Amino acid sequence: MLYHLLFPLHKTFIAFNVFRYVTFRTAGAILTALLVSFILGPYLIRKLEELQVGQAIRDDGPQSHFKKAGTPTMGGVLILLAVFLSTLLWANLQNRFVWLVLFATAWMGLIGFIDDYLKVIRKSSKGLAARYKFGWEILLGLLVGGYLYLYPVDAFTTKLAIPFFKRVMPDLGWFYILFVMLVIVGTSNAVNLTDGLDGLAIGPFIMAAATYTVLAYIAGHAAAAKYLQVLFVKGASELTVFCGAMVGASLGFLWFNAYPAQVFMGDVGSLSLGAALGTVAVLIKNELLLLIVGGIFVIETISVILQVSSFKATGRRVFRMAPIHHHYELNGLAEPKIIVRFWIISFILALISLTTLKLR
Ligand code: 57M
Repeated sequence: MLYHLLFPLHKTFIAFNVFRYVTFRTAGAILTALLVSFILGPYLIRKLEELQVGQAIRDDGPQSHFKKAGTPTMGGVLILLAVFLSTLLWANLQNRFVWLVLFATAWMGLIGFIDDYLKVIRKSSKGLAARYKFGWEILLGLLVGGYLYLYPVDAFTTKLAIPFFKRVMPDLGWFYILFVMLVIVGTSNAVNLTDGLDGLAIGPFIMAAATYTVLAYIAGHAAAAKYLQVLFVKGASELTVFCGAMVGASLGFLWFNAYPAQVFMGDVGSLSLGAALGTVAVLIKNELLLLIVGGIFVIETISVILQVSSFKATGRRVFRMAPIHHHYELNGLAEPKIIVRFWIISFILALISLTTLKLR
C-alpha cells in the first residue's frame, strides 16, 4: 500500500524514492510484522485464555507434555495477522506472486483454523477428518500448480532447477502441476509434524524464511540471477517483502512460543506457514533446495514415515516414538536442549543451502 501511496510522490519528496527499493520495503516488512506481534501478542494470549482455547494433550504422548494441557493454542492467528498486515502495507500489490502466496497461506490457514477449532470445542486432539484435511490441501496445491501452468505470465517456466547442477533443468510439462501440489502439501505437513515442542517448528522456520528472503531477492534480479546462475523469475523479488514479513512475524511469535511456551501456533499456524514456504519455493523456482533449507522438517517427516511403515510391516518401532523429537525426549534429553540443537542444525543447513548458489 505504502509503495502505491508514497512512491509516486518521490518527484516532490525525493525521500520517497526509497520506496522503489525492495530491500527497504523488506526491512519495513520485518519490523512491522515484529511490532504487530509484540503489540498484539499479549492481548491475543489473554483472549485465548479467556475463551479457553486451550491445547488438549493426548494421553499416549510423553509424560512431560501433560503439564502443557490448557496452554493457549491457535497462536498462528497472530502470525498470520502480522504477515498479512505487513505484506499489504509494504509489498507492491500489483504483483501477482504476492496475491498467489497470500491466497495459498490464507487457504491453508483456514483449514488449520477449522481443525484447531474442532479440537478445542471437542476438547480432544481429533480435529478435521484426515480425508477432508488432505482433500482441501491437495485441492489448493492443484489450484496453484494449475494456475501457474495455464498462465505462465512473463515466461514462467515448468522447468525444474536442481541444486548443484546448473545445466540439468528438466521441463516437467503438465506433471509440474502435481509437482507443485506435492511441494506445497508436503512442506505444509512437514512443518505441522515438527511443531511438537516449544519453538521447535518456528525456529527452523525462521531460518528457512530468512534463506528464502535472500533467494527470492536473487531470483527476481536478472543480474544477480545470471551471476549466480539461478533461474531469473520476473517479479519474484516482491516475494522478498513477503518472506521478510514472515521472518518478522515468526520472530515475534517465538518471543511467546519459546520454552516454556505461553502459546502454541496450532494447525492454523503450522499448516499456513508450511504452505507459504512451499509456495514461495515454487514461485522463485527453487523447490528442491527446500530439502536442504528445511532439512529439520524433512528429518521429522522421514522419521514418521519410517516409524509408521516399520510398525505396520513388522509391528516393531524404529524410534521410541515418532516424530524424532519425541524419541530424544523419551531418551531423557531435556526439551530445551532438543529444541536448541534442532535450531543449530537448521542454521547450518541454511548456510549450506546458500553455498549451493556458488557450488554449481
Ligand atoms: C502435529 N502436534 C503436536 C499444537 C501445535 C502420524 C503421527 C506422527 C502424527 C503426529 C501428529 O499428531 N502430529 C500433529 C503435531 C501437538 O501440537 C499441537 O499441534 C499444533 C501443530 N500442528 O501448534 O497446537 C502437541 O505438541 C506439543 N507442542 C509443544 N509445544 C509447541 O510449541 O509442546 C506443540 C507445540 C501439543 C504439545 O504437547 O499437544 C503433537 O505432538 O500432536 N503424532 C504425533 O506426533 C504423536 N506420535 C505418535 O503417535 N507416534 C506413533 C506413531 C508414529 C505410530 C509412534 O511413534 O508409535 C505424538 N504426539 C502426541 N502424542 N501429541 C506422540 C503422542
